[in-house]
Amino acid sequence: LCTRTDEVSLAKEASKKYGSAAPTIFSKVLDKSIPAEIIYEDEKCLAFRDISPQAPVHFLVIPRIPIPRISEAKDDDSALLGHLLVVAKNVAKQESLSEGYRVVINDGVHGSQSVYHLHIHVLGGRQMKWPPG
Ligand code: IU
Repeated sequence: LCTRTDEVSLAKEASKKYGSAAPTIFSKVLDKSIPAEIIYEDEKCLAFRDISPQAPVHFLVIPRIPIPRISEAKDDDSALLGHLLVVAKNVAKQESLSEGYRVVINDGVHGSQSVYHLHIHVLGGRQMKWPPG
């Protein structure tokens, strides 16, 4: 679906739009140079299981274009951001999370973001608590 060349041109497009950011491990998930358990993909995004799951079901939805973090998304990204949420709920259904689930985006230092490629966490399969830590 997506080649190394596509990833390079997306990175160029992203650095123009969002300022230059170092490539992250998620670029390697996207170009499949490292293995990941991919559970959904389309032309705009990919969903894969988190390598360190914090719930019985824990997957991430990431855009192919490497937006570093939600706070750096542009107002004209609303269609893409909406698409990521639609994919998150469709994959949650595919994963049989009929009792509900948690959707999380961590941003920056206070948000405990560790990978600077925008990602939506979807966690489910157990009772979540509120407030989160
Ligand atoms: P955060 O929102 O940036 O803190 O989350 C990053 C997530 O990426 C975290 O849950 C990691 O377990 C996950 N992850 C991964 O799935 N595969 C990887 O190779 C790496 C991190 I590095």
